[in-house]
Amino acid sequence: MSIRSCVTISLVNEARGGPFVYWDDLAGSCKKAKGLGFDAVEIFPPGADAVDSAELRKLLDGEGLALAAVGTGAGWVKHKLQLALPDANDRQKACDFVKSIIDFAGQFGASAIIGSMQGRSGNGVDKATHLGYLIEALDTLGEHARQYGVPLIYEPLNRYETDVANTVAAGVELLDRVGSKNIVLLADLFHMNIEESNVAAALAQGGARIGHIHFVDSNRRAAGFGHTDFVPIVEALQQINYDGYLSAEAFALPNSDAAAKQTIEMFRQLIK
Ligand code: LER
Ligand code: MN
Repeated sequence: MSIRSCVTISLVNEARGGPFVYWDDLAGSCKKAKGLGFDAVEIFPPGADAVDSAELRKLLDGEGLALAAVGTGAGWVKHKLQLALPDANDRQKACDFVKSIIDFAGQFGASAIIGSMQGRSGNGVDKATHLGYLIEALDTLGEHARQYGVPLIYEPLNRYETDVANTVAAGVELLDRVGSKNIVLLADLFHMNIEESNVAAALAQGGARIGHIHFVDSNRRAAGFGHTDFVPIVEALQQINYDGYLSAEAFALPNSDAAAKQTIEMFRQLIK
């Protein structure tokens, strides 16, 4: 395997203005992704039943694209669920929401991503309790993903979005406390630009724990539209033998087509 290219498609109305390259039109976006030469797409759906599996299969096979991963953040932005809520019923609902996305993605050999569903402490749950609930949920969900032969993906986020884990090192520390060993880290270069003292060094340190990358510039625009130096980042990825996706989770600025084109051009410059 080698490092492969991927681009995000959001189907979530409530996430409008968020960092996704393509929006709304799944079939049209897959066609455009293929036209530019992307290897895969990452989908951010409103729920597991929002996309018909047979139709998606036809679409992916028709375009020769892989499904890299599926986001679970709609559980938060649409339903205000997260995995460490004070009420046990609500936690169960959040867990079931993520399980349904794991089941959907699993049919395609793809992983589900836990980002905003990790929540943050406060609102009646202190930090230790929050972590306890989250660790329990990650254990269940990591094992749930195992039946599909894929890991669950956990994403550290910057301090303005969570107080659970803000860096790759904190992500490793958290996963070390989870029983399931079927969980990998998502390194989002935007969050890392805010939180890490050295992005390349943090990736090198993360090593084999890193299973997915959100490929994006310092300002959350497409790679090359900000001030991140991607050369040492890619060197670090090669050093750790990273063989997953560089998935463009970036603002559709100046528009989707330009962000996608910029991303694939940058990818081709960096990955020979
Ligand atoms: C959120 O900031 C993010 O990076 C997403 O990938 C996870 O919800
Ligand atoms: Mn991300």
